[in-house]
Amino acid sequence: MSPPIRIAPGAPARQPATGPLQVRGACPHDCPDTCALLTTVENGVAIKVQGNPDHPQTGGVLCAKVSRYTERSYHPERLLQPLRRSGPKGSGQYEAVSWASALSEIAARLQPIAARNPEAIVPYSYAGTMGQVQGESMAGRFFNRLGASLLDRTICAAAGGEGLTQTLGGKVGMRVEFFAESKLIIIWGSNSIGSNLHFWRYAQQAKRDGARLVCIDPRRSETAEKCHEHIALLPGTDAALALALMHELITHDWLDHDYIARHTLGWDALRERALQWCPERAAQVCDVPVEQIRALARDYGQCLVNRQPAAIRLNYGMQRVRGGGNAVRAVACLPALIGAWRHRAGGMLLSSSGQFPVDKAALQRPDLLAGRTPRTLNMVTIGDDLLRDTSPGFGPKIEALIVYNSNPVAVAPESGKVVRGFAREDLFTVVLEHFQTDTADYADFILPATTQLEHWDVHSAYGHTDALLNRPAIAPLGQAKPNTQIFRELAAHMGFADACFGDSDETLCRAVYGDKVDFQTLLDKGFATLKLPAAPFADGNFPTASGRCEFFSERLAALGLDGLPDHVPNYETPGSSKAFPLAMISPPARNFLNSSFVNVKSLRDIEGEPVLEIHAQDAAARDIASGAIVTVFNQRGEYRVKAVVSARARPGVVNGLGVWWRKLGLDGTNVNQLTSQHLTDLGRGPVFYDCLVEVRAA
Ligand SMILES: Nc1nc2c(c(=O)[nH]1)N[C@H]1C(S)=C(S)[C@@H](COP(=O)(O)OP(=O)(O)OC[C@H]3O[C@@H](n4cnc5c(=O)[nH]c(N)nc54)[C@H](O)[C@@H]3O)O[C@H]1N2
Ligand SMILES: Nc1nc2c(c(=O)[nH]1)N[C@H]1C(S)=C(S)[C@@H](COP(=O)(O)OP(=O)(O)OC[C@H]3O[C@@H](n4cnc5c(=O)[nH]c(N)nc54)[C@H](O)[C@@H]3O)O[C@H]1N2
Ligand SMILES: [Mo]
Repeated sequence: MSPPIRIAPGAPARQPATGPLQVRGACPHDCPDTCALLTTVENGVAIKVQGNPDHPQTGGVLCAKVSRYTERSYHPERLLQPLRRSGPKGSGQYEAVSWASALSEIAARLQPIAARNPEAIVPYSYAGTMGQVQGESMAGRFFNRLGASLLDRTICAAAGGEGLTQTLGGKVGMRVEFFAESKLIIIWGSNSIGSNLHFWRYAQQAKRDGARLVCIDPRRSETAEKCHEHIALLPGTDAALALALMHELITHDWLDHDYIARHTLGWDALRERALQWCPERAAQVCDVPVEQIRALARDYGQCLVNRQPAAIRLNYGMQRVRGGGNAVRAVACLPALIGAWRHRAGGMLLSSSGQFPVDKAALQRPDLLAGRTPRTLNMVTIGDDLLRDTSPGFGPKIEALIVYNSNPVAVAPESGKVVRGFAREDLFTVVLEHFQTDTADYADFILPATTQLEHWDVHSAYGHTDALLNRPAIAPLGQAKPNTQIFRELAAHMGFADACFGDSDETLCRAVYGDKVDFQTLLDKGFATLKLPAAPFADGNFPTASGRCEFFSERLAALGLDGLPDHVPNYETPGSSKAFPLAMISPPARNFLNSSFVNVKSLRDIEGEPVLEIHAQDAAARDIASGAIVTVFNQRGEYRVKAVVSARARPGVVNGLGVWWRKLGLDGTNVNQLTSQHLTDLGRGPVFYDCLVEVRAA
């Protein structure tokens, strides 16, 4: 009989010598589900990572990727010691060095730059871990103390976040568990089965109880094919669809006049705008049958008539186009029109992250800037910015880059330019990583970071409303150190004596929410549910300036922008170019997490190779057979992939599933060779899915 499994009371230091032990943790990945983990540890080795069955949102179930987390952590290619470049930039040749020499050499390179102008030093990070502590806490303190450039972390959610904030007042919405009680669920710009599996479980429960599921997505995704209805619109046309739905609600008087009068702002103006969008006009813009639009409006309107909850699950896929901010604004107006917010199972959810009381100032200590106001660079345009010289509008040329929790050479748009920038011989680059990624190949120093199994952290979620604690399950592998510790030691080498650089990770964990979330509950259970009303906007109380759902935004109008949501056409509108007649979107591959896990062989084997899904009609017109290697190209570059002739692609749109490591692709590039550095209408976000291409047999 195997010994009983016990829940670990503390860090691995308290681990007994024998017998399996289970340590509670949190999945670190950039995913709405933020699962609670249980790691089984035997003799100091993590042998299994499972979902914590006690955590309702996780329900003991993990996705295929994270159930392989031990394979990733003990990967033979894990970086286990500091490395110094020994070959030309980009060659990937390195020699091992001690931590002491790595840190003192890095400090010696940064100090003279900082003495001239610290803004020439740039941090580059995103959500390799979503942890509040291994994210921007000690790192934020370090860069603030240095006076380095600030980074606008826009690469994912900026347009949608801004659209939501202008309309509802913040990243707020329905509680995800109540989708289980909805009667109509519109899954809008989300492949939930691939990227939000734990929401999908609630949607399935609702479906069994008679709910109707509608998916709005150019791609016939795994999710779309399991819904009752799939509206395969052209990329970047969601606002047109939302306005036409409003048009139908108005002309049929499927409106909650009482809710609109009491809890919204700008109704007359929105009404006038929506009346310009008859379903026929939207059907043409979206390239979908007009009857689909009418039917969806009818289903939505009937929820008002029958007093049934209608819910929208929006994801970030639909905001990666020029008009992404406006599209989210338009969709965010819909629930108020039918008073869907009155029900706890009605309304919408794009992100719940604004509901977490994170004390960013305590973590990042902006007071260390001491009155300085460094410039802010946008992470989306790192390609252009690395190639810029000192200039009045820009400030100093970038001389040093410190990358952590991100793989920009693979994930940032227009990678031809990103690579040229990283390849600059006069650029000093430090990369904190688990693996020698495409980005690490260009580093002067690579510093080995711990994985989630090896460090402390606290996690907010963006797809549910539970805070999670991650305890280390095992000791750091090799010489790896947590990001926090690396920045602590780098601070010491730079001569920063401020007391805050002495804070331990446990102190930082406690500082994340201060007294707003009970830390003892996190220690005892591993998670704590935020205390929030079940139906947050049943009586208005939106966190906007007016307290209402703002159809019209005075703030946007004051900036000279449209105060109302509208359809803003793509920069690269489908059908507008003879040379590049196909629109390309590049949504996530199910078995990767952005560019993470691409190097985990068992997962890469499932994905096979980089793939371009193409509709039979478009393939036939180009003499492309399924399985053939093709070249996808536009004015920015080209890359090679395997064409898969598939009903997942609609006519005129190809799907280049992302985000492969360039060096593991067919010719050392990936899909971002083709994407542009244009920015969205709101939030200055990226437009990965606003991209015209042509395809030819290779
Ligand atoms: N397995 C897996 N899970 C992930 C990720 C991953 O890479 N892999 N990424 C994580 C990250 S970083 C994020 S931000 C989240 C959310 O990540 P998202 O990128 O939002 O991921 P998806 O849920 O796949 O939703 C994108 C969907 O939007 C569709 N789409 C593309 N253009 C349009 C459009 O113009 N309109 C509409 N209506 N739909 C469009 C795509 O076809 C796709 O099915 O998921 C996270 N979860
Ligand atoms: N074409 C196209 N491009 C896209 C997208 C798309 O849909 N299409 N999606 C975009 C989106 S939504 C996002 S969010 C971005 C994501 O871009 P990134 O946030 O850069 O995400 P990843 O590619 O997963 O890279 C994260 C890296 O962080 C490392 N890492 C993880 N944990 C730690 C840690 O504790 N310490 C350190 N030092 N490193 C760690 C991982 O090993 C990994 O290499 O990509 C964007 N790029
Ligand atoms: Mo993202």
